[in-house]
Amino acid sequence: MGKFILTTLIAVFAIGASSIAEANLLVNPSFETGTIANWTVDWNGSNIGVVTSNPQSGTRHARNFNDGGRYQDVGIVGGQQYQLTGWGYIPSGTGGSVWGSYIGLQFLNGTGGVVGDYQTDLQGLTRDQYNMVDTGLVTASATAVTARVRFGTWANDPWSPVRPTDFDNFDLAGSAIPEPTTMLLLGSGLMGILGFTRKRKT
Ligand SMILES: [Ca+2]
Repeated sequence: MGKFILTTLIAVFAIGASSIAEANLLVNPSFETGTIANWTVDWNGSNIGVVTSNPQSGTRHARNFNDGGRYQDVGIVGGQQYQLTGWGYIPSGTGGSVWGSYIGLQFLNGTGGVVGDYQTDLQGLTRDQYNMVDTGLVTASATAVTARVRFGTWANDPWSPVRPTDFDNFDLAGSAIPEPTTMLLLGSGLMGILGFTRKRKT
């Protein structure tokens, strides 16, 4: 019977944990598919490909050979909290003057309007290594229906960016606030266990 209680406990906590630490909402987040699939062209997207020379982890990563950007849209719930992390690598070098690489998270409303914008520019970070960008938990506007994860490198004619720039391992996680239904399940599960153990003692 002890095994039954343990199994029930594990099941109850598994239900709770699944909403507390939500899985990565992005598809093809670390480019291990070997393609740029699911990342839409933002601008000059054909300059970005997937290669194996400098992954942050795994065996593949996205490489921006010159200037361009891509993004991925994910359906979200307004008013909930989200957190984006991602990695970017900028080489040292003297090429480029007015240029920049970025990793960003935007919230869009139903008509595509930007209702939240969290962007990190990478050019001030240490060169020749991967740096992690982390938005921290940010609350989507009540009108937001889409999260847009963006990365890229821009140039400003006649200057070209220092290149190539590399990107890898994006992670968009959902709210850390458990939903009421989960709390109800968690509560009733614990009540059941308490009731079961009390009955055994008598
Ligand atoms: Ca990777």
